Amino acid sequence: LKPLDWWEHTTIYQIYPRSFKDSDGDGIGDLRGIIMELEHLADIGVGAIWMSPVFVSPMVDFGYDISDFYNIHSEYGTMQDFESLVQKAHELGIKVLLDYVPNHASTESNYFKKSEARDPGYENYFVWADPIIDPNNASNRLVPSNWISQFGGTVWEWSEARQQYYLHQFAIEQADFNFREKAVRDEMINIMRYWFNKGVDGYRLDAIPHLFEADPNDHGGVYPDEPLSGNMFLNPNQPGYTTQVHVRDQIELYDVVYEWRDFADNYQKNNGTETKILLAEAYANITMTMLYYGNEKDRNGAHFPFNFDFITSLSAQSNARDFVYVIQHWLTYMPAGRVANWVFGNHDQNRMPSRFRPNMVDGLNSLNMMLPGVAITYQGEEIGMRDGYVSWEDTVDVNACNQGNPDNYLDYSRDPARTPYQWDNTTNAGFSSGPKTWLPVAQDYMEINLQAQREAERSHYKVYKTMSNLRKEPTLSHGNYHVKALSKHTFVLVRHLITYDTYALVFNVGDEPDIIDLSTVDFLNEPLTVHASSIHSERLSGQVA
Ligand code: TEU
Repeated sequence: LKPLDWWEHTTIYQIYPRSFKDSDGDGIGDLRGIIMELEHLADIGVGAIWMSPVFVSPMVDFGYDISDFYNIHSEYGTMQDFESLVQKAHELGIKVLLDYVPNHASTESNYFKKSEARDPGYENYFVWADPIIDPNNASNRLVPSNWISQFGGTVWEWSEARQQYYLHQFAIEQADFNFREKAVRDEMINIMRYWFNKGVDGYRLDAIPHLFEADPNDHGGVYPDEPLSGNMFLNPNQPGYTTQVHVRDQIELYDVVYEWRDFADNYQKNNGTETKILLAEAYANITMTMLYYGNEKDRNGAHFPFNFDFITSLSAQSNARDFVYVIQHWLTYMPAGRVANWVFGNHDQNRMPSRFRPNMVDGLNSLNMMLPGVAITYQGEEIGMRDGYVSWEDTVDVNACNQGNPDNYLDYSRDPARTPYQWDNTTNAGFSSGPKTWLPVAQDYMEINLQAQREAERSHYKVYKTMSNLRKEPTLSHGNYHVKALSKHTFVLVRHLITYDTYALVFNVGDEPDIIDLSTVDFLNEPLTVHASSIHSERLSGQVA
């Protein structure tokens, strides 16, 4: 069997540090808390963690607004804590990936302050633009284009100090770097090198489709409006378009990603380390997504772009064919020789059992473990944690605060997916010994917590662990795959490798029992040994007879 590089069949576990484990009782998770719980991650077979940002930040977007890219946020700990986290994780055989946020910096960062003051070398560090003068009223300042921020409102914010607008694709306090400026690209490489030097094994690349916007030089010197759709009477200064042709997916961004890959590969070669990996966070169409892998000729890109299809294309209503389609979609479009991956949730999306159904948790986790490539688990998925209830009064997510009101904020809020990890049935679910946690603990923690699931005869945790052990089998790391709908709600995933055991997952994604004839399934026409009891078939796959 071809030996695999460390990352090619690993399980990556996303930690949202603010909500994982609080070691000092301030109600906020921290690095020492993560260190305390590394054993749990080793126990469930995690090969790498990626942590949402732990750098110095005013926390407008909970760490995605970085003011100092070279230091650890004090609420999370110190550089020493970080270094011991890397060391302890490595001792347990767990790689450490950081979140790399190159698209923007906090307006509190020195980069931004210097750029706003036009300090030499920093003038063009961000995307600055003059106002448009209102033809009807010369004293009226208009924004350069009708572009809308991901968090609502215009992307353009006026700077009194500089008498220009700056662009922000996310919060007002997250100013977009100007990637057409060489000094910015060089600085990003410096940051990458700095954390590689601390032993970090790779990065998740945040919000990559947003790195560039349309260049005014290509549009007669102006920022082109997004074409309006729908209501043609919209005021162009009032955001109202639904297309996004100028604000994301600009082709130049791929060269930047390919340059980062070259840098990571060269770093590895020059320093004799293990492979440093880059994972692109890109919500994009399949063509633009696949380009992150590389250009298929001479350039490699990210080791993989995250596969968000289970989040964006499936729900509790999906049937067996929908699942089969989504699985085949990625594997069909993926360029030859690349590695697949599967994401079931993250800190931006409703939690897996809430998007699907709680009775699908074991099936979904088993699917994740049995599909070819890299399995990605968001903290809590291994115990089936659901969205927590967060009232409007307790809501802190900038996206919800900007765009929501008491009636609709849950359409925007990412807080429900960020409530603290449920360790046990003690105060604050064992997350924190303090009087108050930064987000409320979900009310279901007495029933849904790790300790209870360790003690129970059957539990999500036990299924996850069983499946992560099974995942080490050569068939699952090296075998072929075959996926097929068997009925409206039941499909089968078969993994097959000649001379090794064949494994099949029969998954009923519906809510009703289903009767299935497995004799027609390819690779399963040999005498079949059913090992359903070892992973509890009724939990694993809904009800399969
Ligand atoms: O998210 C990037 C992204 O694509 C968001 O628009 C995402 O779709 C949105 O949060 C869903 O509501 C990344 C991070 O994952 C997110 O937490 C950050 O807020 C964002 O970048 C800005 O850094």
